[in-house]
Amino acid sequence: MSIQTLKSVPSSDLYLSDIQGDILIGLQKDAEVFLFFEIEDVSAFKVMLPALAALVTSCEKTMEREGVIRRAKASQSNARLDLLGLNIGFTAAGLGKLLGDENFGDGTDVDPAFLEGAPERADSLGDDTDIWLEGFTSGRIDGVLLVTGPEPTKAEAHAATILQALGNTVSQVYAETGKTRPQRGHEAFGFLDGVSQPGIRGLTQPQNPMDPEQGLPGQDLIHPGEFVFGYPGQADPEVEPEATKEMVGPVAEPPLPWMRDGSYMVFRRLEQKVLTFRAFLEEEAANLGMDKGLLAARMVGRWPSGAPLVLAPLQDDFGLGADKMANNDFEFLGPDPMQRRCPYAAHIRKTYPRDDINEAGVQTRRLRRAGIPFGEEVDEETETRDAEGSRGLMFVCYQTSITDQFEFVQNAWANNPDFVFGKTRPNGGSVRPGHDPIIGQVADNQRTMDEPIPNYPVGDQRSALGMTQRFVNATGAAYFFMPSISALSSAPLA
Ligand code: N7H
Repeated sequence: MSIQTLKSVPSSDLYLSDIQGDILIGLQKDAEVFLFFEIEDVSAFKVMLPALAALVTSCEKTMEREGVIRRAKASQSNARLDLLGLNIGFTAAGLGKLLGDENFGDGTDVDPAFLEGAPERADSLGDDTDIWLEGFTSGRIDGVLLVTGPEPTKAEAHAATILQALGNTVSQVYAETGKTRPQRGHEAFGFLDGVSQPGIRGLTQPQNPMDPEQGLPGQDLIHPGEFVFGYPGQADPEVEPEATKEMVGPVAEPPLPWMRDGSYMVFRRLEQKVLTFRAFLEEEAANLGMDKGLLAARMVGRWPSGAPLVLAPLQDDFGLGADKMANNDFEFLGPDPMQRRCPYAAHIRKTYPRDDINEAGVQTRRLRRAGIPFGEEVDEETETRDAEGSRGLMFVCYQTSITDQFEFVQNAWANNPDFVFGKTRPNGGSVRPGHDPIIGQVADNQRTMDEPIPNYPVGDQRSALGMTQRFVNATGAAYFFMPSISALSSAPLA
């Protein structure tokens, strides 16, 4: 495919029937079984793979289903459609079993983070593997089935049927079902999730009359090679001075042929300490003399409704939160040199700093997120902070480099108290923004965030937030490669 054809791309330029559906669109899911397995009989499993591939839900199918859902909503139907889905990924160990050394490249073709695997990388990310569930440290995970449905029992029944069909070729290492919360779309701390996603050039419809380089207003279109192998990625103007306005990089040939139309997937089982978070907000807001809801919003960068602080600095705005044409249409730097609207360390600013840094610096670090909550709702009557239930987010994200995308965002941005670099106060003096209060993690847990108090619209009171505990803990993680559907059903994989 030439760069020119991709510029004003009809979606047919992306091989949507071959790309797994969770990667670019997101499988329809009110429940999702994560079934981690070990391959016991390699040759028998390879024989089964084409039949399994035939069950995989493609991007094309996922898009069709979006249309079906839209039409059902338009006809005022509240019924959950019975849509079952399946996607499949393999760890480096699993791919090694299927491909053999001769098809795995010389070690430089594959992302080093993927090759080493999540347990090996845990220390460098600040994870504490002592609290990981056994399955994730067992060294047995070769692959994962993502099985989705309208409710847990239906997704679980579908997963059981698939597992039964695979017979003795695999054994289950760990399985858990995620599900949407009663307040649908909201994660365990109560915030609307899935508001901001990178638009995909050639797939996401430009809908901003003011800027054809955006999908929804504020949603920059990113070249698909950032998320799927075999397409142009974003350009780095220092490397590619000829990069066009759309910042198109060269067509990235997949490092190995079987990687075409595939993607790397990061899975993290992130436990959220909801009662601990609530108690922290109560106490610290009182210490700082501010509203606890405002403090929480300043830690996240959005209000529970999804409204961004930059556009709603002092109170939630439900209309804005629900308005897709407005809730992502903002930048940080211009209107906010004193962090009056949004702290530099707020979660959404750390993980997507928008105009805080240059275009290539930020757009080559994007993630397509596709997680789902897990665990039961807080039992307000009986639950205590010392014995919190296990609940949180099955975090999933897709990219073509785990090292340069997910790990970079977690390590160089969220965990790094000095990022965003080079900020100065209006009267001189440098700023140390602090850690991402939601996901930042450091070994001694001495985390800070600069300027919890907004000083909005005026004021110059300096403040700092100290956090001696984490509210989010990884309790398991694994890195996968999600091959194309054709690669799943043919040699060298099958
Ligand atoms: Fe985050 N939260 O509830 O506070 N996240 N996140 N995330 N996150 C976002 O825009 C949350 C995690 C990103 O484009 C929102 O969808 C929680 C990890 C990115 O403006 C909320 C957990 C990583 C964005 C949360 C968690 C990221 C984003 C706003 C863990 C990657 C988009 C709603 C339990 C390392 C930023 C939205 C943008 C948004 C929360 C994890 C990254 C509310 C609770 C591990 C890139």
